[in-house]
Amino acid sequence: SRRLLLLLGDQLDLSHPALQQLDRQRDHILLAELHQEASYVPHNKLKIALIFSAMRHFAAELREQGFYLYYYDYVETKDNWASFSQLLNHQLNLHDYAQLWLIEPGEYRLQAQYKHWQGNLPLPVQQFPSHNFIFSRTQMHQWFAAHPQPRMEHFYQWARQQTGLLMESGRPIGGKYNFDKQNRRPWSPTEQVPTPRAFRSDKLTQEVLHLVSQEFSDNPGKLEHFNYAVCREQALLALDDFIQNRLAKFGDYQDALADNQPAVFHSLLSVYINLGLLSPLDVCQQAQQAYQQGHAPLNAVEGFIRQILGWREYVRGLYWFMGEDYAQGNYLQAERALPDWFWHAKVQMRCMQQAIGNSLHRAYAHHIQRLMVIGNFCLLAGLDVRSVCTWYLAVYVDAFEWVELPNTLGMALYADGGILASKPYAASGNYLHKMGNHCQHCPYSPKQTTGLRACPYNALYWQFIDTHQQAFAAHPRMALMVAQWQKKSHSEQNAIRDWAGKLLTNLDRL
Ligand code: FAD
Ligand code: DLZ
Repeated sequence: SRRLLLLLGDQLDLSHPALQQLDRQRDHILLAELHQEASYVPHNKLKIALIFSAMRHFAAELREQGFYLYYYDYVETKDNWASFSQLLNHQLNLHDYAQLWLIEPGEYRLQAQYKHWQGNLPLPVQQFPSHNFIFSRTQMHQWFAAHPQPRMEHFYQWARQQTGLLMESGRPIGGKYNFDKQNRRPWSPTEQVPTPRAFRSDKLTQEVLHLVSQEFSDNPGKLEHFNYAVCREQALLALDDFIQNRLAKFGDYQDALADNQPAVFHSLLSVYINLGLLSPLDVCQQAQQAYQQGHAPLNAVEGFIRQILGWREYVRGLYWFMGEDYAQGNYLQAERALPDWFWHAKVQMRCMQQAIGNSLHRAYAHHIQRLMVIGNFCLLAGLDVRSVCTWYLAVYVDAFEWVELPNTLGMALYADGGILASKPYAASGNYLHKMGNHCQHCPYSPKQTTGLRACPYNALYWQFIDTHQQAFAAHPRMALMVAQWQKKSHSEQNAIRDWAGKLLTNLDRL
């Protein structure tokens, strides 16, 4: 009665109950680098390399712990078994398994395959809940079902009460749940950001880097930037580095844009949490401890915990609650093709050039770059929703559909019509100018709206308001902008429309 447990590349967690319940003498584990998974979008080379390296390091740990593991590497699988179904058929022929064990996958694409196996494979299939989140899918479903007009803030308050994080006698520490107003400082160029801890590649990683450079040479990404933690032990060091050296200022500069500072005071931890190397609750508890010990102020620690306990759990709950059709949303009918520079970063707008450059070459951009630089531009220019989502899913090291889709389609593009975001995150060049120091290195001026030197965000912003006047006129938080547009003279409106039209037909040349 031998069992087979299939693990995915983002289920690298030794403490998962399925692993605890396996009989190490008898049961088998299957972990595989597969063409199907490495090619559903043109993943960044750094992302593939990190996932393969983390899988190989995890495999070594499993073997050390006495588990019986079948590990299939990419070179072995690519010509023989491109998909999980093919590989499973092969594996099931090797041994007489009594049960197949699975752990809830992170996306509909794989869930459909898992469902198909139940009933179509010649053995019983049992599925375990994911261990990568604080709340279960059932808990999240119940929360959404009970809140017909869901808002992250309400969920977050509930989540604080459930976990007791930053709570004292049933009340939020500091007298309120949210210190966001203290977390909007623009960048101060005199600020020194401690260099995040980097990890040297060992032999396993070097082999993977070689493999990726050979097999995925056309994908985005520069492998020379590979300096990730590749196992839990290193991920814990990365967490410690953030808590010791950057957390204290995370809050102040959470929304800041800084020229030539890829990470500012952000944690760089998303990928480790998403892969199962760090537990989201542990990360929150460590941040809480830093507050309790006086190492970091409340606005930083609350802001950081809100991202994980609040946003991360919330978007994952929403992804599953909304169903597969959520991905088809295109509320503002955005269908314009992506400019080519999304794939090579040769663009003059300084904020964009840095945000896209980091995304492509380093597989990372911080939240405000993803939302207010790139996402905002996609929203204003009406770029095709499906293509934008594919781009986000491809380029970032931490990108998995359960988190990428709600953030891109819902938060950045407003393509769900306001389910995730209470208003479109639309902003002109003035916002970007206020939050950072890119503009002083940019050929465009945030003070001009039309003309060759005008920051493209400005005219695009007004044409966005113009185009969607009807949709926004009754929106409590957008009506003011519509009124401002309508107050402009006809000649000013026409000049802006004209210029915006020129920009939109020449996006490739910005
Ligand atoms: P920090 O700023 O240090 O934040 C701490 C942690 O909070 C992160 O590590 C992450 O686990 C969590 N977090 C913060 N914001 C969010 C959020 N909005 N949703 C979910 N978790 C959050 N995050 C991903 O993990 N994968 C994605 O594919 C992804 N795509 C995004 C696409 C768009 C358009 C936007 C606007 C955001 C996206 N995010 C995504 C959320 C967020 O931008 C990243 O989690 C964050 O930038 C990762 O960097 P960090 O670890 O330094 O985060
Ligand atoms: C993203 C990714 C990549 C690039 N490669 C693999 C792989 O070879 N094997 C694997 O099991 N998983 C991989 N993954 C992650 C999955 O594609 C998928 O996104 C997550 O497992 C969803 O939960």
